[in-house]
Amino acid sequence: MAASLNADDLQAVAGGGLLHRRLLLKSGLAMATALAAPTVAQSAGPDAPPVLPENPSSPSWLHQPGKPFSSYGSPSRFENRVIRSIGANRDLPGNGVSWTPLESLEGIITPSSLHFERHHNGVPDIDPAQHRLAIHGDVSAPQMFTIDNLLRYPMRTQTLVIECGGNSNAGWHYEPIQRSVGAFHGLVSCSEWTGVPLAILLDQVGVDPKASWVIAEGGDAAIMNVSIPLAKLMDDAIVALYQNGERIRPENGYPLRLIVPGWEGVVNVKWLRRLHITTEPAMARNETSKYTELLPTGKARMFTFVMDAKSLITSPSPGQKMHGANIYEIKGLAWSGRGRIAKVEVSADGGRSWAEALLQDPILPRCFTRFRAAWNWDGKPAILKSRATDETGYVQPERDVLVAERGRNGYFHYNAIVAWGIDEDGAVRHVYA
Ligand SMILES: Nc1nc2c(c(=O)[nH]1)N[C@H]1C(S)=C(S)[C@@H](COP(=O)(O)O)O[C@H]1N2
Ligand SMILES: [Mo]
Repeated sequence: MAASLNADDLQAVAGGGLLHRRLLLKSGLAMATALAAPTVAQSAGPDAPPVLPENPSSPSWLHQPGKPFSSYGSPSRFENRVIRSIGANRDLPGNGVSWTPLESLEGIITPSSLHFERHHNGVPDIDPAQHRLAIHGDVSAPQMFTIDNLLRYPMRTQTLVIECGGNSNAGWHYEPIQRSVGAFHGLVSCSEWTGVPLAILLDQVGVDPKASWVIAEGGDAAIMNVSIPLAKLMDDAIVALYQNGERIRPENGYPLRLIVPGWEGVVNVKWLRRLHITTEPAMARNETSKYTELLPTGKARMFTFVMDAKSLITSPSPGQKMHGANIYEIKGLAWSGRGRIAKVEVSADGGRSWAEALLQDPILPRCFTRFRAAWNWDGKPAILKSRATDETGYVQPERDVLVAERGRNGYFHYNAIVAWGIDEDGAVRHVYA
């Protein structure tokens, strides 16, 4: 198959057979016939490369009228395994998470129905007509906004990642966890959010110059509150009403949610009902007993808002199976809470050598960036890694470096380089390497 590519194309640029990224741009047709793709292990047939399917003679949908229109669409029934995996607290089913199936998705947008969830006490069923947002405290004109009020303000749209500070926490385990990339790293999703820039509302209530913190409170039965520096909210926060073009899903904060670009999930308060402008943080549960970490130095990290750069190879990934020596497209996602992704490198030899991946447009700040690389796999055991660098020069660390810096009490903010081991039989496992 690889014969349709010339010798230059197949010249490796890094160990283990990584090819130059220009290959993915240049040889459309040649690549289309040369590329192999891993399959989901459970549904994989024998270990043979996929063959061209036969043209089914006469499927029923060629000679029967299709179903009528629907007022709200849903995915094909054949895609019913592309679902969030749920990890709920047995005693309190409203407390827990659901993970986005990152390995099953393409592009950079997470469909709203598959956006990850983190709720402290379930999803409230809020009537927008009865919902209010109060902005008060150190302000000259405290105000109560209805949803109808807010819908009349000028809006801004931004495509942004939201990542839970606890995402990927299994990375701290002593043994590498064996789960799909979504069930390991899927407390991160990317949506297009639209709403009112918070600076406009803060301007209107007249914030006292001595104020420096805002305590944001949600309208769920967790009455979750968190403290956020006022300067950040003035800079780029959005009081969002829309997600991917439609009103926000109940799970993600309907009818109103605070969006704090690039900062950990917990400050993106859902079902937003109150912004208390003040001079001190509240020292609430989610900034003292949680989201605070004891370092080896004996000091604790607190208010670690920014999500550091991270990347993941979504294909091939655990649960998928490679089908023998061939050219494969390695693909994945990278993002940074600090801005744009500048570079993603991929290694096929466990990090000894690296090749630059192709970054797919658009490359937006604090948004998923899709990367791709071509890999001529020789069928021998290999270790795949990806490493993101953002526009501030921050480089995603190796796991041993992160563990040495943070110690063994870590739970939050795990962003180390992830390694997938490929066996000779094509199975993909999570490894520490
Ligand atoms: N009111 C309220 N806001 C909340 C939460 C919550 O339980 N209640 N969970 C927070 C946490 S920890 C995260 S990671 C994100 C999750 O957002 P999502 O469920 O839309 O993915 O919402 C944050 N905002
Ligand atoms: Mo979170």
